[in-house]
Amino acid sequence: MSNSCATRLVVVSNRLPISLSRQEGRWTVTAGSGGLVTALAPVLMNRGGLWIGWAGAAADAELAPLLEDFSRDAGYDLRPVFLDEKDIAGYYHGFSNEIVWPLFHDLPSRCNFQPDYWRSYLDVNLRFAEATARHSRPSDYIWVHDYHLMHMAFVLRNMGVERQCGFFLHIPFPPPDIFLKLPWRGKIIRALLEYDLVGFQTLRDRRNFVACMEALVPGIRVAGRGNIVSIAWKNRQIRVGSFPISIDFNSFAGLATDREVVRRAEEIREALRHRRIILGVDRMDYTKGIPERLRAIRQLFLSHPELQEKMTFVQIAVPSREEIPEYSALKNEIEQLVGEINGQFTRPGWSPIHYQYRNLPRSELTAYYRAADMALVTPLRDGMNLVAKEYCAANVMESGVLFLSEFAGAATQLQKVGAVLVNPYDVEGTAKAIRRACFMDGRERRARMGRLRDSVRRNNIYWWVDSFLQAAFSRHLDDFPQETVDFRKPAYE
Ligand code: GDG
Repeated sequence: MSNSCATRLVVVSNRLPISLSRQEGRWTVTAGSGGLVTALAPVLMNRGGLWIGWAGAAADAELAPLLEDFSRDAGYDLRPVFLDEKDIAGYYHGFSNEIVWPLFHDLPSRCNFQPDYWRSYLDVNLRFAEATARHSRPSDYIWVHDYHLMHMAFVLRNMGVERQCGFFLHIPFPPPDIFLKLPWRGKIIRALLEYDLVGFQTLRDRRNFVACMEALVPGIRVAGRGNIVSIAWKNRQIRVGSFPISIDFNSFAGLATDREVVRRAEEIREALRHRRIILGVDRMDYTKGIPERLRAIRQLFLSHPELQEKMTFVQIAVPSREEIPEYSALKNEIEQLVGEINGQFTRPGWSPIHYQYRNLPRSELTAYYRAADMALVTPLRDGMNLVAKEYCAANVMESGVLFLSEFAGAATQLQKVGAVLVNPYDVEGTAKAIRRACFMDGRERRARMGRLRDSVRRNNIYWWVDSFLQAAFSRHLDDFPQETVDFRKPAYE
């Protein structure tokens, strides 16, 4: 870790890294799942700090001692922001997930540009800023995460609260022809300029952001090239960079060799009668390309009947945003497709698709990663996609094949080192790629997976945090490498 660690880190995100449930009148708290939690929990655990976010419930006095217990075990403090149903409808389901999420994933036709959503977004960003002002000190570094809180630094500054603030966007940033459709485009871009550092997943996202800024903010000046550029605006310097997020490689690789996980992976393989397993793991979300993937599987068995009864596709879909109508419609579409495809091909003792709609414990998920011969990671657009990296980390036998969408941020890093790239909209092309992989020479598979694992091992979650914080604290732009940020191997491997 860099020297920057002397400053306390305050992470602010929409959700605290926990999941709350109430059974028989009593709350229980468990560690949450999802991309952001998976990425940041190990970092704060290692260094200590503070996490501010929505607890996932309305204010309740019974929660305070539970959060304290959780903090003690987790090794960092939690400070909840409480939201009521109106906030959740307007700010979370509304502005964040019915406007920003589809728009930033290049799907403007799915947007619901309701003006009330915007007012709720501003109001909740104000509440997050107030909580941050209350719980942080001037010497802290405030690291704000994701599209729910793009306005937070702007509000803090208007409140007269001086803090060093960085922002990281976990989802893609769209090009100007898409972004300019947003009715509040100028306000959002200017609000982002109130951060000291704005981080994106890929160079493409960073370039899109700069292009939107140039279109919307007269008088800004951009200096530098490569991963990190500097922007001069209103007597301030703002840094903008690309920092591809990653995973705790050792934790996944270690879990994959745990005796119970190895046993469970073998059990899964036996239950599927040692047929080749192709795996898909996603939140149930229309950006993840699950229907297109199912159509590619149907195409595979149609075009190559010899592969029937030889392969099984396992799709794990984690429930997500079930209150939004688009998501329940997607679930129906997927379940209908699974039914159709299984109806078409199932034979005694074999079904082509095993579909699970639930959240699996991490050890069970890792057992699936370990058991799978191939992983089909085919989002229509994705900021990064951690499942692709987790699959590689857990593939300790180095014999698996990773199929990766050209439109996942992870493709920028992993295409060079062995992922098989596919266009998720090209159902026939994806089916052909899977068939080719069935006949891929064992040496080639091992060489590809070996390179993929080396890349994820090197560019892991600690490297990601380090490169973001280095950009946050370094004084000179020249300190940054201008091409890949593959600057050192972490000492803890
Ligand atoms: C956003 C961006 C970006 C999935 N199923 C289970 C489970 N998971 C965990 C995986 C993985 C995470 O959820 C999903 O992460 P992704 O990166 O694939 O996708 P998003 O949730 O959309 O995340 C994305 C990410 O933020 C980080 O910046 O990569 O582009 O959209 O970690 O392991 N975990 C458990 N059981 C499951 O069934 N325990």
